[in-house]
Amino acid sequence: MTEIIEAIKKSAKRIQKAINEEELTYAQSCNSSGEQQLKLDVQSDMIIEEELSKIASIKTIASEEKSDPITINENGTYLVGYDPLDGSSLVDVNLSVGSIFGIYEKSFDGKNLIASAYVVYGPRVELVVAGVKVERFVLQEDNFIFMQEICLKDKGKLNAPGATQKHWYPHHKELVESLFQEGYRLRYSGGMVPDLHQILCKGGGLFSYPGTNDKPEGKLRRVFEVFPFAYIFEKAGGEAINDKGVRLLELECGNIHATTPCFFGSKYEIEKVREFYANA
Ligand code: P6P
Repeated sequence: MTEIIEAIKKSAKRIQKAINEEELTYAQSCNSSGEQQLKLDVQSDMIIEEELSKIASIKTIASEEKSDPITINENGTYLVGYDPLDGSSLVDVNLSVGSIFGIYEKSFDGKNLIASAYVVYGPRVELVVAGVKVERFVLQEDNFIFMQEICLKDKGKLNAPGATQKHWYPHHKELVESLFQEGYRLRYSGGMVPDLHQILCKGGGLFSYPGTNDKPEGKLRRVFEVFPFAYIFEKAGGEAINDKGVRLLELECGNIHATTPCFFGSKYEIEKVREFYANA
């Protein structure tokens, strides 16, 4: 497992360099979700695949940027699902983006996630790793230096409501509004990694990416984005559920690119979600 985290650190440094140097044009290709790829998407994916492929304990890797998983070592133990550069379209307006990693055993189902990590490429490069605890590191010169253990309070102050408001279900709109009425602050950049990192580092709140009338299953991918963050939020003392109130980590992977409505937050805010979704 340590060698996987070291590979993530190496990838992060190479991707940061690519972000600073790569031209921000589109490649000729699209990913499996039909989204046109930036050259940076393709390059970040290549970097991570290269670094993970050196590790004998990894059996399979699956990238959000590729249609199918790749077996790299038949005798390996771990399966790694990753989103190489989440929110990459924000790079050209100089907003923070990130890489997300889920480390699984046996299958890509939520219950088989055993560790996760993410990297934030912002004013600083930071790495958060969740095994038993959630630990935050900052890149200084060429080393990731430990900053703190991340623990969520039972109630926060930040509200990060995703998806197109025009397509929100009425009960979701009421949930979001109720938090604002309680004085929560709007904190939403459109980048899942920095938006969730902010809630984690500021002690709590709610990030929601609901099902909507145009996308009932939401937008965020289970294996590459949702399960890794659900693991982190639970280990940090929060909760992570879907629109039925089910723990996200109890969901199966389904298709490798399957999505799910998702809510990540402190206990108080997740209770609010259950309340407003109870009779939906
Ligand atoms: P919306 C970025 O494209 C992304 O996949 C996540 O990083 C982010 O949380 C979400 O989409 C933003 O989507 O529909 O709110 O713009």
